[in-house]
Amino acid sequence: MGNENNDIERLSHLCVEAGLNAGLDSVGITSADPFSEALTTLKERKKSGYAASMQFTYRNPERSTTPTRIIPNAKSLIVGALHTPSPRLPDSQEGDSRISAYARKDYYSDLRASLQSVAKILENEGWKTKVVADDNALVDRSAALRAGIGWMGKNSNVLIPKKGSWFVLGSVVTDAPLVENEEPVKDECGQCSRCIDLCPTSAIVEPGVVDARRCIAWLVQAPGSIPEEFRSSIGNRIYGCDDCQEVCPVGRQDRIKGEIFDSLADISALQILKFTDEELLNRYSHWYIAERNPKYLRRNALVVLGNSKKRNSEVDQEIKKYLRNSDEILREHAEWAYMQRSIS
Ligand code: B12
Ligand code: SF4
Ligand code: SF4
Repeated sequence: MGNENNDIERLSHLCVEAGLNAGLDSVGITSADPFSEALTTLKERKKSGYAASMQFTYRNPERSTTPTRIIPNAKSLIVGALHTPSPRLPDSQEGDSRISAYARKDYYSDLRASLQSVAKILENEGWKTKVVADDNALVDRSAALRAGIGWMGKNSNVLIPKKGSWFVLGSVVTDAPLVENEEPVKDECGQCSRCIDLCPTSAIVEPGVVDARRCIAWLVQAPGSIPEEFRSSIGNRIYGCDDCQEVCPVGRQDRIKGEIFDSLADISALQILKFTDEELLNRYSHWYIAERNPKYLRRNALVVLGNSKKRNSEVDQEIKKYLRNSDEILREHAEWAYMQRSIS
C-alpha cells in the first residue's frame, strides 16, 4: 500500500511538472467524479433561456459533466491553464475593430500540445489518456475549480490568484489514480462588482451568471440576425468581448505593464467585407463561426462599421454594395449600418 501511494504521488508530481515545463501557467489535479452541480446548472440555464441557442456543453449535459463518458473507468483529470496575452496580430493594421485576447491566435492548439506532454508521461506508464479543451466533452471551468486552479469570479470566469482570468482551460482525462486537490481556491472578489456594473449589455444577471442572449461574446458568434437593441453596444468588436475581464482589478497592473492593453485595432472591418469566403475561413479557422459560414463575420463587420463615426467614402461605397447582397441577413445589417452612418 505504502509503495502504491508513493507511486501515485510520484506520477502526480511528474504530471504537474511536465505541464509546467510544457508552458502551462497552472496545473491542478482532480477526480473524474461527475460534475453534478454543473449538470443541474446546465439544465436550469437551458430552461431559463440564459443558454440562448448555444450547443457546446448544452447539447448533452449528462455527457459533458461525466468524465467516464470520455474514458470508461476514468479516475483523474489533470487540468491546465494557458495564459492568453494580447499580442498584435502579425498582419494587424490601424483598422477599426477589435478581436478579444483569446482569439488572436490559436491558443487552444498550444494548450492541447502542452496537455499532450502530460498525457505522454501517463501513456509511457501504461495508462489511457484523452486531451479535451473547449469542446463539448467537458465543463472546463468546473474541472479547473475542483482542481484548485482558481476561483469562480463574478464575471463567471475562473480567476487565478494575482493573475486574473486571462487563461484558456483544458484537461487530460486518464484512468490513472492520482493525488487530487482537496482545497478550493478562496474567492477574492470581495465587495468588487466592476464586471457586473461595467458589462456593456448588463449580461451578468447575478454574480457568476451570464445571460448569453445579452452577452456580446455570444451575439457575435450566434447565427441569424443580431438583435438591434445590442448592435450599438457591440461597438467595434468583431469577435469576442473582454470587457468583464479588462475591468477586473485582479492581475491588472501586470497585464498593463507586460502587454498591449486593450489594443486599439486588430483588423479593418472594411477588409473583412472585401475578403473572399476562402480568405475569411483560412484566416480565422481557429474561431467558432456559426455554421462555418463566413457571412457571419461580414455581418459583424457591418455592425462595427455602422458604429464607426469615421467618415470614409470607401466604407460607404462597400456598405452600399451590401444593400444589394443576395443574403437577407447581410442586406438587413447593411441597411442598419447605412442608416447609422447617415444620421451620425
Ligand atoms: C458556453 C460557453 C460560453 C458562453 C456562455 C458563458 C457563460 N458564462 O455561461 C459564451 C459564448 C457567452 C462564452 C463567453 C466567453 N467565454 Co466561454 N465557454 C463556454 C463553454 C463552451 C461552456 C461553458 C459551460 O458549459 N458553462 C455551463 C456551466 C454550468 O458550467 P461551468 O462553466 O463549468 O460553470 C460552473 C462551475 O463554475 C460551477 N461552480 C461555481 N462555483 C464553484 C465552486 C466550486 C468549488 C466548484 C467545484 C464549482 C463551482 O458552477 C458553474 C455552474 O454550475 C466553455 C468551454 C467548455 N467546454 O467548458 C467556454 C469557456 C467557459 N469560455 C471561456 C472564455 C475564455 C470565454 C470568454 C472570455 C471569451 C471572450 N473573450 O469572448 C467569454 C467570457 C464571457 C463570460 N463572462 O463568461 C473559457 C473560460 C476561461 C476562464 N478563465 O474561465 C472556457 C472554459 C473555454 C476554455 N476551454 O478555455 N462562453
Ligand atoms: S463578455 Fe462582454 S457582454 Fe459578455 S458578460 Fe462579459 S462584458 Fe458582458
Ligand atoms: S471585476 Fe471584481 S467582481 Fe468581477 S471578477 Fe474581477 S474581482 Fe471579481
